[in-house]
Amino acid sequence: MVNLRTTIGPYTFDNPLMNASGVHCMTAAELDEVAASVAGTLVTKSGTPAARDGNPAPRYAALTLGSINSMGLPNKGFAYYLDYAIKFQQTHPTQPIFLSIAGTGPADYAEMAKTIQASDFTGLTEFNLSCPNVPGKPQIAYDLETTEQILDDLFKVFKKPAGIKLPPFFDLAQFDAMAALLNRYPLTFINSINSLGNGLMIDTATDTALIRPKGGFGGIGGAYAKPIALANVRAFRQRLRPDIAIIGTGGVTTGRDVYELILCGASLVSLGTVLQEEGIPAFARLTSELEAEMTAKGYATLDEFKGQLKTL
Ligand code: RRO
Repeated sequence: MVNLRTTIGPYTFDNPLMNASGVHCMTAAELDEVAASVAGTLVTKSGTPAARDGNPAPRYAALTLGSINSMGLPNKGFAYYLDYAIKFQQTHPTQPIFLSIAGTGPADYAEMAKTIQASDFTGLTEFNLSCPNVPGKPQIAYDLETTEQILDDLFKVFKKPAGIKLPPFFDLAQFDAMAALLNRYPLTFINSINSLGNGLMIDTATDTALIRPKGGFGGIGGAYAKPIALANVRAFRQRLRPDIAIIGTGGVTTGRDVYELILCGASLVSLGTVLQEEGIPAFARLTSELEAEMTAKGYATLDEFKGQLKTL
């Protein structure tokens, strides 16, 4: 029998799968469905200080090999998700939960962190520094100075387990610089990667951009993202302090994809496009495919192959 248990810091999860923030996590009802599935944990939609409607529709499109989105941070306000998470802890005392937070400006992060710090929340907080879709706002984590400023301010007030959601990087010098910065902070985890920012897809019948916001530019997820996600998880695993865990996100459509993210060093794996397209049954399908892959390779636990990628 295969055991899928995994850990991040002091938290234990019975299954490495979870939803990716933004998918199936906008409302309490959606979060409840993830919690009731075989997923090991769940994360809320990124919450901002005030509720937001997000960008005009159409703002998501399924593609042959993935998806494009420019949702624009629609959410019910971070207080809604904090309230959900605190109640969730009471009803699910053994199931850790992730709260995702996104600023609409750098100062928002420390402000929301103060509120979470003062609350009864005992789970993990993911600070999203990589939303690609708010018009006029660049992805924060592509700017090292702003990232440093946010993390400095954040960790002055925030002492609970924290992680950050990163965008994809494409150059080894970027991995070196970001990892060197992150290693200075008391991070419990990183989540890598957010969608591939600012892709463009065109409707062949009408020669029109597939989605409305930002002239059709949006974040790309699904199979398109797989090699970039693997490389980012691997590159950060090679550079980060061993006590900073990695949540691998991007490009999962099969159990083999989950296996490969773990091989690159992921402790948890989150599902974005595949969950959006298949719904909650994706968790059970991918769990059994992961178990089959582990059995075929002769592994009984995740620790036996986590981070064990071989190179030539
Ligand atoms: O809401 C979005 O448009 C969005 C966010 Br905050 C994010 O972090 N990643 C993404 O692909 N879409």
